Parts: sequence; structure tokens; C-alpha cells
Amino acid sequence: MKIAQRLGRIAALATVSALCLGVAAEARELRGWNLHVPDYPGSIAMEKFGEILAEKTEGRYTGSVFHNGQLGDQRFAIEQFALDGIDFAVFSGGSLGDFATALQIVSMPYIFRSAEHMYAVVDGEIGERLSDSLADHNMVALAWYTGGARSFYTVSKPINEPADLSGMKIRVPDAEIFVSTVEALGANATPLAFGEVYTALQTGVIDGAENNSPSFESTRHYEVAKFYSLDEHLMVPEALVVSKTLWDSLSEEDQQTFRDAARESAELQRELWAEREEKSNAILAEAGVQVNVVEDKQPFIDAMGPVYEKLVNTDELRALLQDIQAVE
Ligand code: BDP
Repeated sequence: MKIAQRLGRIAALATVSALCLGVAAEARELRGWNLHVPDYPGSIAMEKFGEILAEKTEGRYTGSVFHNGQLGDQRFAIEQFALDGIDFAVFSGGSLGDFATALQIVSMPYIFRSAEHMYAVVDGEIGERLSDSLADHNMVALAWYTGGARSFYTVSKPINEPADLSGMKIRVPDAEIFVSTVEALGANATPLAFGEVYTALQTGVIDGAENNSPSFESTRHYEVAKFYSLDEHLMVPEALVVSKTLWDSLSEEDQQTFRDAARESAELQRELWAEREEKSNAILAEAGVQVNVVEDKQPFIDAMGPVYEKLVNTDELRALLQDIQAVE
């Protein structure tokens, strides 16, 4: 090769590396999808995730969280991951369950003995399996938030036993696990987007809905639904996910930074959750909501047989269920 040619090649290579470095050094603003109001525990924790990333990568990655479902409802946002429209989000295990059945198992009614049991499951090896099951949907789950326990709130009467739900129209998120659980209790499950529930309660399109107290309170649904019956039928973990395309593009060091940031954000969310539950309960009491603790949950638990039969329907899912139950 002639010297001039060789020099030419070297110059070209140098330009390419400079370009690569230029691209790598460019700041990347990550779009975050979030369903809740900005002062919600998960919202604050998602912001924190972005802040830690910005700090630890010296601004190469920053997070921009779009709250209040501005980027669309949950099902739509999950689908957007496949198209790389969203870079990170916090999704309910129940909603993810329509896409990856392992997530449905971890969202089954009365599956966890306590919040500690849930944390032990998702923070351990099972959490990694759950994350792997999301790969086909272009997601990696880096950490898990709590979604509290979901109970019924209703407009005209309290719920003490499943028979009280008979024939009632109860709003549920648009996903199989919620529909099946509420129908097994004898109600008429009505899937609706989160943002449509207030008006639906107000206009009598539905007789009630079900959620944890921070969501019941932050949406102000308690202004219309004055009965909150704590049967705690679902305790659903929520996944802090990032796009797999993004994940695969990260250096190993950056992946570790993302993981650490996600774990720290989940720790914060769980702390804030406990505080917000207290605050929400106080607001509900102040607003005159009649809260009744369902003392005997057994009839609710017993009614879940058909849900398990229907949804835990492969050897793999049966094994996963057993593994979850075996976690101390
Ligand atoms: C909230 C969850 C969110 C659900 C929402 C709902 O955080 O993921 O989709 O309930 O009921 O508690 O739609």
C-alpha cells in the first residue's frame, strides 16, 4: 500500500472514531411514561431514577418523566416499547401479564402472604425470571415498586362478602387478571382507562372500582365513592422497566449504573409508599369515607379457585406459582 493511501486510511479511521466518541458523549434524554400525578410515590421515585442516572453518567443520560398518562394509557404504553417510543416506565404486573404470562402469575389474587413476601419474591431470582419473560416485548425490568393492596370502593353500599358484589358494575384496568378476579367474585367487571373512572363513577356508568388507597385518594374518586371495603384481593408488584434496545446499547458499566439507580429508586418508592398510605387514609377519613376492614377474607379467597384454574394453565406457570409460594 502506498504511503499516501495508508495515511488516507488512518485519517478515515480517526474520523470514524471521533464520530463514535462524539455520539457516545452526546447527552441522551430518556422518555419516561408514568400514569400517576407528579407527587405520587412512584412518580417521585421515577424522577429520582433519572436524577441518579444524570449524576452518575455525568449527564450522558437524563430522564424526562411524563406524568398523568400523558403518553397514553397503560396498555398503549406497553405496546409502545416494541416500537421504541418510550425508554422507561413503571408498569403494573397485572397489565404486563397480558403480554407475558409470568407477570400474570405474580399478580394473582391473594398470592402473597404479606408485602415482605412480595418483596422477597421480586427482589430475588424470580424477579430476574420475570424480567427475562419481558424480553420479547423489548423490556428489561430493573427493579420493583409496590402497588399496595387493591380493595373495592363503591358509591352506594359497603362490600362485606362476595355476594354484595353480585351484579354490580365494577371498573377494572384493561387486563385479564383484573377482569377474571372481579368476575370470580360475582361482579360485572368493566375495563376502563384510569383517567375515565371519575366521570364513570359520577354518571353512574359504574357502581364502583378497586384500587389501593393512594390511587383512590390521588384521583379524588373518594369524592363520589364513599365506601371503601378492605378485602385486599390483589397485591400487584410494579416493574420499573427500560427498553431492551436501550439496555443492549449500554456499556457494562452503564448497565450497572442503571441497575443501581433503579434499585435506589425502588427503595425510595417503598418508603414513600408507606407515608402516602397514611396520608391517603387520613384524607379519606376527613372526607367521610366509610372504611370497613373485611374481617373474614376466606370467602373472597375461596372464590379465586376458577381464576387459578384458568390462568395457571401450563407446567411452567404451575412451577412458577410453586416457586413463589415457597419463598420465605
Ligand atoms: C394503580 C396502578 C396502575 C394501574 C391503576 C389502575 O399503579 O398501574 O393501572 O392503578 O387502576 O394503582 O388503572
